[in-house]
Amino acid sequence: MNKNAIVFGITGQDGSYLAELLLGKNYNVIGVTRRVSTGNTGRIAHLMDCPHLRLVEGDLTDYSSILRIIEEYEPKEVYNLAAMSHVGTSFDQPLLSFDVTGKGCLNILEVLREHSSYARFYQASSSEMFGDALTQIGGDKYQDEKTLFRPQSPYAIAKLAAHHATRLYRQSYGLHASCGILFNHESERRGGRFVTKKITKYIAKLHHYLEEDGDIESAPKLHLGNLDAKRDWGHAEDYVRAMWLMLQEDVPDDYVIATGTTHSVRDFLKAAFNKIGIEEYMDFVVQDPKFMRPSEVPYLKGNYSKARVVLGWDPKVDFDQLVSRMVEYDIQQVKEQETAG
Ligand code: NAP
Ligand code: F7E
Repeated sequence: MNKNAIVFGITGQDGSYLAELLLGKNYNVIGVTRRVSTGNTGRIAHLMDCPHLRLVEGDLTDYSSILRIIEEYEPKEVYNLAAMSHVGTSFDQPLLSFDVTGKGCLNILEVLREHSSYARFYQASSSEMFGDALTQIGGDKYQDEKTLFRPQSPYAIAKLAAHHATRLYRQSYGLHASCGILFNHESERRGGRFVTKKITKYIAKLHHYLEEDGDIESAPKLHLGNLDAKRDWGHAEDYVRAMWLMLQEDVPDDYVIATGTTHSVRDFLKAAFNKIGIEEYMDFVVQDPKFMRPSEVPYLKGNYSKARVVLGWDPKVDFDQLVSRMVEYDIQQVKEQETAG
């Protein structure tokens, strides 16, 4: 019989890739969606006809909906990918961020402890929890499972609360609960307000504008915040594979998932503008205080040795391939919109 897996956050970037992976492995996937006034299922539209996918309504802040869904479907695996995941927004909505991203995880853990202690649980922890902390060995600076946590945003504090709660429920109640400490991962399906997608969408529009003989001087500008922050960027398709691998282990544990490389926002800009043949990218960029954060995470580079050794996991998509895929996809999207419109 097919295993039931519940995915909280199925409509998000990672949720859509994880649903594809689980359906490909013959799971019955129960995706939890929020009721919203406009559609939020665009990323999983291509999966809607699959007989092994079922969408049910629920909200991470509503214990009763989580209880009902878990009792009804008796899952073997539960993935918590739901969160208010935008770090910048968490400064404007700190309480909501904590309710969803922190307490929401605790709601699931409590249901599992009381009603479904056999289910395996994955918690989407984040490299943001490290904040400005790092481990330095010689000239090498990185974060791994032993690096201390010094969160720098309401989002990161909420994620750290969820991370510790997951560890505590594993140790205290014997739950099979694992955390993936995932570094930034992007894709063609990345939300439009994260910096990579903001850049690639802009480039696709600029490319079209220039192809239509638009005047370079009058081209609309790209407004960004801090260009010096460094991130370890991978592709979401690789990262959901790691989530699944964690739940196949007999012993639950926490793992850093990253590429082991780091690039600044400037590096991303340079690589992405290069794809359309522009070298002087700063001619198109305006640094705008509106996009600066009250507190920043300056440097992230993950050491994923533990995941490589224990899970046999390695990323397949490198930085340059990631940038190419995102730029090419967005250029294609603009073309299709122009043809349709
Ligand atoms: P995402 O695209 O923003 O997706 C977030 C998902 O959470 C969406 O499905 C969203 O539903 C859902 N959600 C939000 N509030 C909810 C609530 N109150 N109840 C139920 N569902 C709710 O995020 P992502 O990039 O896929 O990331 C997946 C998870 O990994 C998140 O927890 C994120 O914080 C974490 N993470 C991400 C990264 C990264 O670089 N992508 C790195 C480390 C950790 P709607 O579609 O209705 O908004
Ligand atoms: O910012 C800088 C910004 O919002 C990356 C989430 O998935 O990864 C993500 O969080 C960097 C930061 O991602 C703009 O200040 C400059 O230094 O794309 P981002 P993030 O904050 O790293 C972690 C691991 C998660 O867990 C999160 O859920 O880019 N930056 N200018 C900008 N960022 C944005 N969004 N917009 C700008 O205009």
